[in-house]
Amino acid sequence: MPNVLMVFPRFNQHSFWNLQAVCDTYGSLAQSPPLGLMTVAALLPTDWNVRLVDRNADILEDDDLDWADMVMTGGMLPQRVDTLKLIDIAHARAKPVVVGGPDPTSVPEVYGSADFQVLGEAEGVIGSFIAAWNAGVRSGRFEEEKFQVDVTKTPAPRFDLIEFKRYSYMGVQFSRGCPFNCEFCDIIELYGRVPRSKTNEQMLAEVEALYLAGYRGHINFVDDNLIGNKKALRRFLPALTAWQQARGYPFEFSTEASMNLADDAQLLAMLRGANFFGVFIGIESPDTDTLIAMQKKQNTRRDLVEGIHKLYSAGIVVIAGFIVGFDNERNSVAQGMIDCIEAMSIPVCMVGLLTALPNTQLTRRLEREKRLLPLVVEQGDHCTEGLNFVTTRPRRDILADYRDVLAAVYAPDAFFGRLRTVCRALKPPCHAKTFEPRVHWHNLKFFGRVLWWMSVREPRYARHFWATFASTAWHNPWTLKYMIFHIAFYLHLGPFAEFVIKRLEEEMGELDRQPPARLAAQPGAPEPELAAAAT
Ligand code: B12
Ligand code: SF4
Repeated sequence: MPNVLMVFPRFNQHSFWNLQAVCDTYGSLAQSPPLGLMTVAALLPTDWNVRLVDRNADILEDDDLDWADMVMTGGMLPQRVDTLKLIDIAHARAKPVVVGGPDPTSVPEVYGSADFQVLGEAEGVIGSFIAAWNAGVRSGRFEEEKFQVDVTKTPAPRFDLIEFKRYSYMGVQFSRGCPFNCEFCDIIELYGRVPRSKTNEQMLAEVEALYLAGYRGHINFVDDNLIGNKKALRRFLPALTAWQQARGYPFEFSTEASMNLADDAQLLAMLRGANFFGVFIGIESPDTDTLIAMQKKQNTRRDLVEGIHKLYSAGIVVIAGFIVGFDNERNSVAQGMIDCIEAMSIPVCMVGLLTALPNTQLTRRLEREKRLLPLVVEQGDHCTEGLNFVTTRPRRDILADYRDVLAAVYAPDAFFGRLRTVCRALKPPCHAKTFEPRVHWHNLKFFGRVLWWMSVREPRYARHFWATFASTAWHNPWTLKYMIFHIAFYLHLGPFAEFVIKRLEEEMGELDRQPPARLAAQPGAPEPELAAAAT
């Protein structure tokens, strides 16, 4: 039977989500394990031998490659550089390579050097690959029919392939897809607009497997939008709550959801009951016209600030995504965004440049308008390498606005100020947890490392740290844990914001020195008149 070496490629270094500093203080090597590959592993015949190497947490040894009959790899866009490198590494040892995952699915032509391309959700296509391999076929392309996979048949990921202590948190997936239709989004192109959910039994079996294997602490529901199918979620949450109650709440959960979560007090109460503590929300822009143009209508007709504060009242912290660079954005975008972030008191905001991802409505429109530029993702992500199109506002103005937002929201005074506000606003949990000495000891060490970092390695933050610590301990001590988690985040975000600002200033300097025709000189750039008009 074949030996399958699964390799999760390294993420680009300069990205918002490269939380190395957080992992260092937390005592882990990477943030979370490769759920996609672990799911594919569970779909392979049980007598195939599988080894998993996560290049973000492990070293790929020659021995691993010598052992393998095939290498399976792939992931998302900021892993592309390493995935392509891995294909060459495996080929140098004459090992066939199978690629799959979101980026190969979106742009298979980039991965032409792989022997096999297994595209789409693996459940719907892996069977054809296995049959071909068993029949002696050693190259080919297999493609899943879009959005047909019945996730109620998806097996639990192979958690046995990873070591928990290497990661900050675990991931599970309840549903795939999102009902909304944001123009820039590739989720709906990859996973569809009709959310498909697992059954209660399936999900409880996954959390039970983690529990029995000894894992405790944070689990992230990696759903595209956990509330995409509210009916299914309403069915699931009481079962999850009962499971948690019976075991003394061994897990706390985070997820990703759309802003309309704030409208549903009952659902918020259910999430709180199951011990959800955090949610990522794409807010994107404070400007209603911009939101309408990007087809993010679910964020309009509402008071965004009030909505976020409703989540705090349910004991849920928010990380939010914002984007600069939309077509009909006004010159006031920077101040509007800064004011909005301040009013919402969201400490951790992923502010990035609009990026036309392959295989999206946005990319198709820009192509039609002849405004699309090549997408470069060599070292970073949309925070460092976005805006791959001819912009309607002068490019320099957009970069300046982006810089102003980063400078304002990640200034220590502003960040720690928002953190103090949110730590006061969060409502305490409504249930008692069983005391887990191991988890508490781990959190204590985490606290100690953050303390050391704040006072010895980065003394410039010490004043802010102690002010925030005192305020939180006095007003709402149960949130100290979340305070520490956010401060650890800042150990990455503070320097990352400085790094991005420096790059933006270099790019603006370059634009100042060059004539408007510069864009037209780029490969794949539009006609000179259009480029000149756009700059
Ligand atoms: C969790 C997650 C993260 C985590 C990653 C944690 C980790 N270690 O994996 C974090 C928060 C770090 C992250 C960050 C980012 N992410 Co992300 N992320 C996700 C998310 C929500 C879930 C991933 C997951 O676990 N899915 C569950 C598994 C079961 O699904 P799957 O990975 O698709 O795997 C299935 C198939 O793709 C296939 N498959 C997967 N791998 C392989 C390999 C082989 C060989 C085969 C045959 C098949 C196969 O089989 C699996 C079963 O069907 C996805 C959305 C999604 N629905 O997947 C976005 C997603 C992968 N992220 C995306 C992006 C763009 C990013 C960011 C750039 C910015 C952002 N939007 O947040 C950053 C970059 C990270 C960095 N460090 O540079 C895009 C990728 C688009 C693309 N074309 O590549 C996605 C699709 C969503 C999106 N639009 O935001 N992300
Ligand atoms: S709400 Fe999020 S996942 Fe859904 S379409 Fe919009 S950007 Fe995509």
